[in-house]
Amino acid sequence: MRDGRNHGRARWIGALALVGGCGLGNPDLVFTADVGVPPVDTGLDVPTDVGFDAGFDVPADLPLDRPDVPADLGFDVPDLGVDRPDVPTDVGVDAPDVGVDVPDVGVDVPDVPDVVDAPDVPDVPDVPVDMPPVCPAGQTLCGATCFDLAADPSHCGACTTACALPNAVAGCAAGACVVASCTAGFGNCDGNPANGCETSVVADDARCGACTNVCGADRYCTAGACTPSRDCAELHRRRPALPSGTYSLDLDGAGAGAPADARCDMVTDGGGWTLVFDSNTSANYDQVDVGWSRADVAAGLLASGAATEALIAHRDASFVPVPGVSTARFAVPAMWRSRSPFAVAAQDESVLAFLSGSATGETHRLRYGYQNFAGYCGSAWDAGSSFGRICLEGTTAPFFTTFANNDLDYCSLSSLVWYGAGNPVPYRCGAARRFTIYVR
Ligand SMILES: [Ca+2]
Ligand SMILES: [Ca+2]
Repeated sequence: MRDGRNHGRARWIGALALVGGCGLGNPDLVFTADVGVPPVDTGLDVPTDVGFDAGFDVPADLPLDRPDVPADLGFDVPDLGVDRPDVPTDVGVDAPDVGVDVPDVGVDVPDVPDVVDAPDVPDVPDVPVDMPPVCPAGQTLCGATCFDLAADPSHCGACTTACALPNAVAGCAAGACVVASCTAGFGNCDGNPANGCETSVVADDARCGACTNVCGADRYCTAGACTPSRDCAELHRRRPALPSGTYSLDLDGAGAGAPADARCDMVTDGGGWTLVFDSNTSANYDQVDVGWSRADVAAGLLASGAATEALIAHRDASFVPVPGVSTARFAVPAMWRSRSPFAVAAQDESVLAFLSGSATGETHRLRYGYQNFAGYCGSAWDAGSSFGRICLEGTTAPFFTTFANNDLDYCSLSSLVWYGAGNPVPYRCGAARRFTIYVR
């Protein structure tokens, strides 16, 4: 708020300044100023008219007064609650030894009296110490024990090398692990000791029981041993490519009998046949008890029941079926398991026969025994004398006769008279025309 008193004081101060700055400093200058200020009683005798005119109006209101600053601003400065932290005086840092010796300042330090007697140090007892053994020549100390690193498989080449080889008992030779022996059924066939005995020799025909043991043609490897087949049928199953011929067979299987050579037909009617009777073993049978040519085959395959089929055929010197004569396959007659068909007086039985490998069976009468007969397969038995025949009635299967008579034996056809036909007689039994029985 501006009142009249302040207004008048301001005008006065302005006039005084003009006088001091211009008029008093230079008395030659005369100037007048009409400041137009009404007289105000200030208690001082101030001429209202200083006699000069400055030629300009001083503004009546100059904001020259400093505004009053209230002492009390009306608010309190809040306590910010921040205390200045105490600064520790001891920062815990020791001054390093700067390595500067304090010079001798010439003050003698008095001797410190020796007030402490050093205690007696007790005697140290003797500690027993084992001296390491001195290893014999050729041995090396490993820990506390001497070993021959050249030959010890547990310390082979180095104290910490223990030989361990797959499927093998390891040995050590010249400081290197070697195969000392193989676990049963394995072989070190590659000669590399690192992989031990790497090859199974249990069932490999070329490495049977040992890396270099090759089984023979009629042997197969089982349980690490080259083993013969029980019969031609088993051999034929295992070695289908084997031709007909003579092979070593274990005819009694698990029995004590040693393997024996036997003749196999690997071709006729599926193959796998084992010869049990061959008429050529005798040029002329003349008896009522002709037995099997191969008693061992009969015992091993017939008496045992191992064989179930029989095959009759006329064969040449190479045991190849003779052309023009049917082969006949049928189930083994029960009688044949205990005796040969030639040691039976007279036996007729109906069989389902498969002729010359036919897949279709035919039922025919099988006739066999040492009795006499009128001349044909269909002729009745004559118990009054012995002659002997075996034939399959109504077929061209083999007809074998005269084995119980001193006349020469004949190998004709079941469809013909016992001596066959023609002159000279073409059906006499011999090496090139033999009556055979095979079983399987
Ligand atoms: Ca090996
Ligand atoms: Ca005879």
